[in-house]
Amino acid sequence: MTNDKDSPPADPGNYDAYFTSKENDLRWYREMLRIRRFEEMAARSYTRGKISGFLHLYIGQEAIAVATKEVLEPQDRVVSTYRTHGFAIALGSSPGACMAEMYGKATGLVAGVGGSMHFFDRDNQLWGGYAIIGNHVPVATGHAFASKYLGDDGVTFCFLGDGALAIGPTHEGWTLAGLWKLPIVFVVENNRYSMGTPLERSIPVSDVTVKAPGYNMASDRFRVTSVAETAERLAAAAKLAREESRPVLVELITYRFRGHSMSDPAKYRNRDEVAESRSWDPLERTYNALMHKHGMTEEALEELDDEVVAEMEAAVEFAENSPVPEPSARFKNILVEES
Ligand SMILES: Cc1ncc(C[n+]2csc(CCOP(=O)(O)OP(=O)(O)O)c2C)c(N)n1
Ligand SMILES: [Mg+2]
Repeated sequence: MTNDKDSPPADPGNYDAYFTSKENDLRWYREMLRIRRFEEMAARSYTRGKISGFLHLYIGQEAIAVATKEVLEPQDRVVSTYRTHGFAIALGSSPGACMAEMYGKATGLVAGVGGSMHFFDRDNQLWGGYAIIGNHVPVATGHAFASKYLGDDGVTFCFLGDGALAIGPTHEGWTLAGLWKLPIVFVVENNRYSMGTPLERSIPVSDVTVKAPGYNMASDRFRVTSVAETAERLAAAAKLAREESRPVLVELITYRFRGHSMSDPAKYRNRDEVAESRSWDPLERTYNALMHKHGMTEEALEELDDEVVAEMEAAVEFAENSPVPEPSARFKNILVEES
C-alpha cells in the first residue's frame, strides 16, 4: 500500500482529481448532507431539553461514514465510538429510529435504552457505538476473529479517535489482530483533539502510522477531502485485509467543526485553524464541485437541501410523537444468572 505521509495535500480548490461523475458526487453530497442536517436538528432538540445525556456531533467528518458505506460488503461489520450517528445514517438506519433513540423513546434504534452513545443496528452492519474510549478495539478484534474462524470472508472496520491511541485496550486489540493475522481495518479518525487535548500532548509521534509495523499492520494515511478518495483508499485497505487476512491501520486526518460535545465551546482552538480546516470540508467541496464542475444551479442544490431538511424534520416529529419505553424495558437484554 502507498503511504503518502510525505506528499503535500492537494489544493482545496482543485476539483479534478476526486470529483468525476455527477451521479456519484450528487449521491454522496446528499448522503453527507443527510448526516449534517440530522445532527443540526439533534443539536436543536438538545438545546430545547428534549435530549438528555451527552451528544457528540460528527459535523465535518461525514465523508468518512459515507465512504465506508461505499466499500462495505454485506458480510462486513462496523464497530465505532460514541460519535456514531453519522455511521448509522450512512449505513442505512432510519433517521426516525436514530432520533427516537436520542430522545429515549421506545421506537429508537435500541428501544430507547442506549441513547446517543450506544447506537446498534445489526441489520445495517453497525455492531455498536461504544462510549468507553479504546475499549471497543478488542471487541472489534473479536468480530474479526469470528469472521476468520467462521470463514465468512468478512472484514471488520473499527473506527477510533486519536484519543484512543494512548489507551491500553487499543494496544491489546492491535496486538492480537497482528498476532492472529485478522481481517480488520483500524481507522483512526484523527480530528486533532481528544476533548480539548491536542494530539501532540497525548502521544509522542505525530504520524500515527509509524506504529503499524510494531503490530505487523500495513498502513495508509491521508487527509479526508472527498468521499471518492476516502472510499478508494479504504477499499484498498479492505482488499488487503480480506485477501491476505491481515490487519491494516488507516489514519484519516479530519476535523470536527463543533466542540467535543454540546457542552464544549471549543475555546482551545483559534479561528484560523477552524477556517483552514473548513477549506477542506468534503461537504462544502462537493457542493462547489457540483456547481463549478457539474454545472448545477444554486436553486437545484437548495431544493435538494429542502428535501433533506424535510426528511430530518419528519425524524424529529417521529421521535417527539413516540412513546417512552415501558418501565420493564430496562430489564430487557440483561443477563441474569440462575442461582
Ligand atoms: C476510558 C475513557 N476515558 C475517558 C473518557 C472520557 N472521554 C470521552 S470522549 C474523550 C475524548 C476522546 O477523543 P478521541 O478519541 O480523539 O475522539 P473524538 O472525540 O475526537 O471523536 C474522553 C477522554 C471515556 N469515555 N473513556
Ligand atoms: Mg479526536
